[in-house]
Amino acid sequence: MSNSDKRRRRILHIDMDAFFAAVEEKRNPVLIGKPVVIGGAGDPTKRGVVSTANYEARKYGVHSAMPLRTAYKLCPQAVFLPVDFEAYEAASRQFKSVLLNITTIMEDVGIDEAFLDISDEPDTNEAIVERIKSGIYEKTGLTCSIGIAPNKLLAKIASDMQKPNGLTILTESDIQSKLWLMPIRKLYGVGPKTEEHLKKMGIETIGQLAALSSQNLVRNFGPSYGEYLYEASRGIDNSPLVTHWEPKSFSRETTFQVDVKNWQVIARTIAELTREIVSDMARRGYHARTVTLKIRFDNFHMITRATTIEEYCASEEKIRKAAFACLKRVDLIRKVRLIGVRVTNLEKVEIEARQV
Ligand code: TTP
Ligand code: MG
Repeated sequence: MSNSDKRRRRILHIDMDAFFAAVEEKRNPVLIGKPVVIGGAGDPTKRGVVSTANYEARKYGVHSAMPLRTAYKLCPQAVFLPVDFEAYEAASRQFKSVLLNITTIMEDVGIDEAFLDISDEPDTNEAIVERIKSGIYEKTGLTCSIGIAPNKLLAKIASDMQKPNGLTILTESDIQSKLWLMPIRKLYGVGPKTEEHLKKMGIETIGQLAALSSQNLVRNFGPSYGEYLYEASRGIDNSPLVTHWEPKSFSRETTFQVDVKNWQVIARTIAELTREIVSDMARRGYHARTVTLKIRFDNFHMITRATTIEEYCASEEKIRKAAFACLKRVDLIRKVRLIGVRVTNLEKVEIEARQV
């Protein structure tokens, strides 16, 4: 990517407003205007934490991750509701379908947020935002906040600057005048520990962080995180959007033409399935730790056995041995109809490591 391309990047970040609470209010408008707290089983006398609270409840100090009991003490008159993931997932799919109508260069970050790369769209920022906001409102009745900036880092900060139903556009010239005035905690990647560390160094704002030398940051935070803080505090972020889904598992299975009792055939089949899985893993660049063997008997009874390897690996031999360890724990008293092997507990292999 040339420098001029980088300058022209237009990245949009969208984050839904009080998402779970907004979905609940939409389907039960009686809730509108009342404080609403969503979490656990919806019973504030029981264990559980707040998933989210609507803006009315937030006025009482209720926030995500707080114990429900604390939320009840702060705001006993709130309506407490259980988490209904299916409803939120459905609304999530609906608003993301509106985004995909704008461009397919979308990074799905979570249930209520996403990035879009709108660099090549002919429309203005405002026109795109209008299409997104009205499209989402028509489909779901929900509102969102949007940030647009030259990169993901700044776009995410921007979407949080005016909530709810906001639009914030940040350009490079806002780095000094806006980003540098913000508290360090607003910088993506700065959690409570780093915040404490930086405060001990006398650093409270992103601007003060940007005044530190990279050597100083590397000394305090190590080479990779130190360099990250150096660049991020300057609003620099060249990371691309990740538009493809990361797999959660690789699996293969075979149904025999004729049910099998012969151990040799079963073992050979497991070895073949493992070889195919290992080749899939290599192509996508993954290591795995857990191997699960699935066997369906001729009476359709199915069993699974899993083995977790000590370290992540992509070695055909180790994964095959783990699958055989599973097989040893199966009582092969009946004929086998189907065999499946699955690896889970995946880790993406670093590109440098893959080139070796
Ligand atoms: P957020 O976008 O962080 O919060 P929000 O959408 O409720 O409110 P805001 O208007 O400030 O964006 O998270 C999105 C959803 O994810 C939220 O509705 C509930 C869920 N969630 C949890 O379950 N636990 C948590 O700790 C957080 C932060 C969110
Ligand atoms: Mg949100």
